Amino acid sequence: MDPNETAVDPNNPTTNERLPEQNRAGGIDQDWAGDDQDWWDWYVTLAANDTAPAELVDGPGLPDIEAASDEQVERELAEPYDLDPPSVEAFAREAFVRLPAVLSPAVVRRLAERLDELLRAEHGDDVAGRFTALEQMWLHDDLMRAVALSPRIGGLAASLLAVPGVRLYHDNALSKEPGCGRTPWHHDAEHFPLQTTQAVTAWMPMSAIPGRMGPLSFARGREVRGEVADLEFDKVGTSYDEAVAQRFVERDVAVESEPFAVGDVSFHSALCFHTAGPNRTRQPRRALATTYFVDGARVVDSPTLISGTWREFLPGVEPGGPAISELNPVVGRSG
Ligand SMILES: O=C(O)CCC(=O)C(=O)O
Ligand SMILES: [Fe+2]
Repeated sequence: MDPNETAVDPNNPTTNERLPEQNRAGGIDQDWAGDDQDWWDWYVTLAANDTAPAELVDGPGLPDIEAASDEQVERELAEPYDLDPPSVEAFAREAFVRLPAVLSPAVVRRLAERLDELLRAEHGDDVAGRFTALEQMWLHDDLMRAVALSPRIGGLAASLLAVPGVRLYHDNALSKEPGCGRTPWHHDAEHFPLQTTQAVTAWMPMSAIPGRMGPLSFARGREVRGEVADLEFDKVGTSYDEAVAQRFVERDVAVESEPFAVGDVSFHSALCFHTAGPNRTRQPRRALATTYFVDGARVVDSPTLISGTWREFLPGVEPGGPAISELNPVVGRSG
């Protein structure tokens, strides 16, 4: 899609051509009728963007280093990370934390190269302006399995949530292509159909991500959700995204929007409100994002449109049931 083209017909704000036909009527209390990529194509239409065309500049490129071998990737991802108490406290207070050097530059390089192959195989090269995604890569790719089932990443998830064990919800590749606009403000508790907010996403950039490339940005604080709880979700336009942004300004909610260095990984709780800027570089802004939830959680009674393709991630699990399937192994244990 042309990045300047809007999928919402301004003359008929009740339609959004990116919504599957079956989801156009009614509210958000319904199952998503498309696939995961359809979901992202719809979801980014809900973000407000400047209309002025922006010049694209060169991106930072991949880490300028020889790629790690697959064995080195697996070894690094199996080693525990030395998590310091201030980081655990920061996560508890602010609902997100960024950790340095979770991945070495050589490992980032190897993963980025593989991800490039996977994304090209799925989406081709004609993707300018889009947000292209992949999920459940771990089911058919050894390197991606090493990431999703990583004791290092899963262990960090369990330690930050301060729970004995976490299960995998899903993996994701998030490629914000050159010229793609913002990611709408949201928190992931509304995406995950779980009866718990003890869920966390590790967002692992596949290069450095300077400000112009659209790094993930976070509203500080576990309590922020309460500031915007009265705002109504808008499934066809940008009014929710705009209202959240305005409310944060009115209530002086601090937003952290910093570049990522190679190897930095952020962890955001399901309670954390976050967004990401547009990608104004010629390089795709790529991250692997893996979500884990506390062992013992159950699925909510009524998943919504915003829960996307949740049945794919919890096969055989019905609303209200325990969130356990063969696709949700226990990955991380704290301590
Ligand atoms: O990568 C993005 O722009 C958004 C990612 C996101 O919302 C998430 O990982 O929870
Ligand atoms: Fe999110």
